[in-house]
Amino acid sequence: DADQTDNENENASNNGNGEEAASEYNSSEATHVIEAGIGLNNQHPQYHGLLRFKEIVESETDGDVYVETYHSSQLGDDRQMMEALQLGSQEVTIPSTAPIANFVEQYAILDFPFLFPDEEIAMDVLNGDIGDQLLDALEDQEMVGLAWWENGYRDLTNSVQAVATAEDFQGLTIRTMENEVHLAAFQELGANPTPMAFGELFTAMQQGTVDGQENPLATIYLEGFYEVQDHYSDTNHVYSPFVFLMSKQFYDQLPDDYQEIVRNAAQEAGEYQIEENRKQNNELLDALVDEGVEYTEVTPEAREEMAEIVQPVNERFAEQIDPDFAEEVYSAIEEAQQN
Ligand code: TF8
Repeated sequence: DADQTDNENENASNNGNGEEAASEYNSSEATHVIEAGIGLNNQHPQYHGLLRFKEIVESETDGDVYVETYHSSQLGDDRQMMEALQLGSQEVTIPSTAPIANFVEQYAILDFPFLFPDEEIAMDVLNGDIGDQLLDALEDQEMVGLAWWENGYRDLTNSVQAVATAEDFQGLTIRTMENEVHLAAFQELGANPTPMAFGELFTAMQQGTVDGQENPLATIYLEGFYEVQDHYSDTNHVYSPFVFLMSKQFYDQLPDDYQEIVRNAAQEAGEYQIEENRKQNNELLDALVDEGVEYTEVTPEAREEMAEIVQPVNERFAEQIDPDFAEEVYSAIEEAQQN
């Protein structure tokens, strides 16, 4: 499998329009080889963004830095790949913030349900002092955060019933990411939350081990969840960022000019990834319905009721994790709203 992926890498790099373009470099001629693994498949903007990173880094170093790309959890789940970065056995991964909270607990604040009013405000806050503080905190965990990418607003799917209001969550077994805020929030809504790595989720839905899951629309559609889920509700209950992570051991041994190249490449590829990801999240609803999934629109009033129900969870975790930092996040959001 790795050989097959290697062959793909020998000849494939995305030229931005989705076609495969030949890559003129290979790992044997490189001084530095970046093994980059992600959880989503090669249809998802998370992978297309990684290919764009590969393209930029290889062309700017004339192949002296080579990037091997692995998708679909081939190198493990988010937590395992972050542990590999800490050990220096893998160089790049791009998880959601939720699993990062297991390494730096302040990340859990970003996953408070209904925290960010919209993507623009979220990106303003993450690309400002709040985001810088969170990226800096990764260094103690042997990781370097190079850029904020975007997973998007998370929505609910399930195979039991239409979910229009908080009441409809009762009794549903929902897979959550391995994150205590997500777990507590779905408990508060009356669901039965089951934390699970992303790579195990499709089988769990196929076998009925879980009734449902929650992810942005692009993931729901591009990972083929319509094959095992009958209902989709645009709950938009959490805005989920991705973070472009690099092993600190690897980053520190790069020459200064290469450190700047990989940092700028992660930023530039991120702008491309966010644009494609937002487009997919905004345009795939009809395609999902065409695959036979029943769409239930969640009204602003129903969403407001969900937010009120889970607010005590946010307050409890803010107190438990870092009340001052939580206040800084709330102020940064209010400031971004003024702009
Ligand atoms: C989840 C996350 C994942 C991403 C990806 C595996 O539901 O949204 O899709 O973290 O890197 O686990």
